Amino acid sequence: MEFQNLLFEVQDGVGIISLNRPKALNALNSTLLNEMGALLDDIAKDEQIKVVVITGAGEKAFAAGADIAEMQSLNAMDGRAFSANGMKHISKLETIPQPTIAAVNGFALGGGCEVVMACDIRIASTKAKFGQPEVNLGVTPGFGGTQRLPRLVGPAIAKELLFTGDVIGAERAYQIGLVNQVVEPEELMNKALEMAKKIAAKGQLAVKMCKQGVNEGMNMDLSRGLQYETELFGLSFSTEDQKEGMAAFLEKRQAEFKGR
Ligand code: CO8
Repeated sequence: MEFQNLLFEVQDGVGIISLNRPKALNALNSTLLNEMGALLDDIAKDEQIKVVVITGAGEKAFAAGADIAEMQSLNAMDGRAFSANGMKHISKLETIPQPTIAAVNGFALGGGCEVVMACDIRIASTKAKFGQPEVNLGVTPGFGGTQRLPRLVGPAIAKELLFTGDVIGAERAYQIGLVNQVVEPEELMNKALEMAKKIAAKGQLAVKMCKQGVNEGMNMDLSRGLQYETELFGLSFSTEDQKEGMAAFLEKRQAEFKGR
């Protein structure tokens, strides 16, 4: 697949997506969002890709938001359509079966922060900056910020960030639970790939079921969630990976999972 605004490569079962408009700080225009959506549709069907890492091209930004130049002249109907389209594509980071890791190298503002929050795991460079500055532009977030931010950091801190538009550094993002880890900039991709490869070596069906269990369970009450986990646990016993994983443990050897 050829892309105008993305780079994509696969390394040892890890798909690496780079948002690639560095001159505009990787601002998310419709072309980029549509390309990302199409690529994630393909990745979802590709059993060779076990984990996805997403980052921003260039030194400065993961993505500094939705493209303000493209949005400037939108009317209410167009704005709604722009939001719905971006929301649909960005949500694929959450809904594809494979785990997704954001490697946040710089500004992750507005739509950029919303892409980061749709990922399963977030690793930030010490240079990363996060925020939902939409109120400075007279608009609300439109790619999930009012919904995913409170689910990650709680409503009080989410409201502070949404109402003030404040931009926070990686350390505060870590303290409030917005990111999983903070690492030196030169270590960022190594650490993200290290985690991705660790996950890729596990039983892939079990990893996918864990993702599904958390995602679905977050929308259920505890007793239904626990029932759902029982169903997933039972299902995992229908896999060859379960036979291999338990046999390898008892035979004191490394498991060789096949993802079946
Ligand atoms: N959109 C378009 N272009 C951008 C964006 C953006 N979000 N951010 C930066 N750029 C461009 C700049 O215009 C500039 O272009 P040029 O060189 O042609 O003038 C280039 O990138 C470099 O930017 P700066 O010169 O501003 O770089 P600085 O280092 O001085 O500042 C900042 C970096 C602080 C990140 C600054 O660029 C900035 O504040 N950017 C905007 C941040 C922002 O407000 N983001 C939120 C956007 S709204 C949003 O994401 C809503 C999502 C949901 C949409 C749903 C819609 C309906």
